[in-house]
Amino acid sequence: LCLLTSGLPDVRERTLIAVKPDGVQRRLVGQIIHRFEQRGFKLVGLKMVQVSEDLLSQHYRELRAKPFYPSLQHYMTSGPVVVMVWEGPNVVQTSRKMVGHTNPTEAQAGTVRGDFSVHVSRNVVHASDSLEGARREIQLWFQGKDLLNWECCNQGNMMED
Ligand code: IDP
Repeated sequence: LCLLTSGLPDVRERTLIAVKPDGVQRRLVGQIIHRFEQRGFKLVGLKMVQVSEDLLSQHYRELRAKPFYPSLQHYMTSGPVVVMVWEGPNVVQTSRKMVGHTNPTEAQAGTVRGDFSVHVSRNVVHASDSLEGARREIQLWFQGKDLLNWECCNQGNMMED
């Protein structure tokens, strides 16, 4: 089986997607979930969280020294976020494409940020930027027991199994 599957994308690849406080306030949660379902990815974890400063500083540990970090912290702790884990082949890279450029000015129409935002300080959604980042962020936000391995009844229509 290993020989057969090596070189094929990992169908169990996972990424962390979060609807940020502006997205929740603007009632965009459903539309964002819809895009990932429609694409064919599988939702394996979902919760609403009021983020603490401590959790945020672990999540954005590479940005703590940036001049915009205090305003990022204020934004991200201003209200609940909806945090999700999505699974499927190349989900990390594909989600980044679906979410669009960090700066909405640069984001293509058709991406979440390109369709719903105009400024980097309120860009609606988070998506892990690498496999390693995704692993780290999923562990930070979720306990293993809260991620569900469930069989999709029509998986054969999404990918060869
Ligand atoms: P990403 O969210 O596309 O991965 P990062 O560079 O990791 O981009 O930045 C994390 C978040 O920090 C961005 O999504 C955005 O909310 C915020 N951010 C990044 N750069 C700026 C900035 O120059 N001003 C204000 N907020 C910023």
